[in-house]
Amino acid sequence: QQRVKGVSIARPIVYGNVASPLGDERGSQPDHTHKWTISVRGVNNEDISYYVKKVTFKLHETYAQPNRTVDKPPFEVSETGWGEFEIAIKIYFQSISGEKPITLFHHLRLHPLEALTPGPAGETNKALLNQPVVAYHYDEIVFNEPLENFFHVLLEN
Ligand code: SLL
Repeated sequence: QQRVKGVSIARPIVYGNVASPLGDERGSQPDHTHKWTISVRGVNNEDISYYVKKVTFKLHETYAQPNRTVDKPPFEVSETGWGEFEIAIKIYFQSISGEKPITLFHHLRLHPLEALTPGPAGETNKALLNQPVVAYHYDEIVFNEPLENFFHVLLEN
């Protein structure tokens, strides 16, 4: 199949996590202090499944099942835990694209950065520690010289 020469198509993508302290909701695993959700999304929640087939999230090995596969939107994993760690996010594209998967990395954030930075008197802001965290990256996926059929799929969506 032919590639469309000299053409690059970019699609915006948002990935990262939200997290909030569990407080009184702490349940069967009392060492778990936070709940969090890691996700891959389109901008303005645009459905990306016309070009994304599935996403795998590789969590820290302290999780019983660290490899999570999500094969339909929303491409996200929600969990509880106690620590921050790096998550490898592998995005597989629809077969029609002929594209290889790409891997993005996100450092799961549970704590607001401001809460970790001591104030002028060396004090920590305890109130901030209990605030939810939002840590998203905006990026774009670029398809260089896409296959012709895939090019049409991209333009139709
Ligand atoms: C740390 N390097 O020490 C990091 C590792 C791992 C966090 C954090 C597991 C939860 C569970 C969990 O929260 N792991 O027990 O399933 O801070």
